Amino acid sequence: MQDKFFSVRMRAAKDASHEKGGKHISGGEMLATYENIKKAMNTLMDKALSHARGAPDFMQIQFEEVDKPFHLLAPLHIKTNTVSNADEGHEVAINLLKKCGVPKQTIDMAYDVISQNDGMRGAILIDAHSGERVDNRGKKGIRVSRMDWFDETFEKWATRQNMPVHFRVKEAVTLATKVANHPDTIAELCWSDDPDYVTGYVASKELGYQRISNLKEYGDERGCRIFFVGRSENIETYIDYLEKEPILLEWEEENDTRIN
Ligand code: PML
Ligand code: MG
Repeated sequence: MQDKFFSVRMRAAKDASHEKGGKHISGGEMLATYENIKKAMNTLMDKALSHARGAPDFMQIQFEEVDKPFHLLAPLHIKTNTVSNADEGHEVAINLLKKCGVPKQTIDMAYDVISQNDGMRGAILIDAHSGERVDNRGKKGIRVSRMDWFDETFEKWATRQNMPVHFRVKEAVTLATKVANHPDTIAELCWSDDPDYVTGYVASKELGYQRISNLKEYGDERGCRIFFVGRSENIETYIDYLEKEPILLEWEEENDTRIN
């Protein structure tokens, strides 16, 4: 029997709530046992109150019991691509997306969608074959939820992988692992909307979490999160997995095999 788990979520905005057109500042997801709900809420509150995108004047933190058993997933393998500027970073990203099977035409269409959708708070879903956006969620996008990686194993893993032992990395690898483990995901492309963070990634089940050291200029508040979907006829089931299926990451050194 698993313990009861609670999904704890936060979103924060500035100059009004998201619904009233405010600027998105921060969002966050955690899973917690009943005893850890307060700690999770504090972690998420701190994340939003000291944010490089600005001081929020709207924040919502909520928790709810997760009514399904969670699945355990091993984190994606990590590979770091060091580049000297954002243009080089995008070249690497485009090549990786092509390797995953995303046609060049779709990649071009995705970059157009990114430039037209500044200030998104969730992910955009794009049909890998047609290049069309398929999520119908406007500025809100799709928020991947109900996932976490408990600190103890994350910290061991990060130290072993020479990755920063940082909440940001934990969140990004957790999300990328959940997304990549759905068979309809062809690839993900992401970089942060935080002005002080320029590292991003392309991820897929086969290529792993391919960090790219620079995908934008410092000071730029435009971020990106796109999931390239292989089959969009089951898009509602796919969205349901992203939003509802509880996932916990686990990692054991002995079972780890590296690809790089
Ligand atoms: C984000 O901050 O919104 C995404 C960060 C992606 C890259 C994290 C990393 O691997 O350093
Ligand atoms: Mg951000």
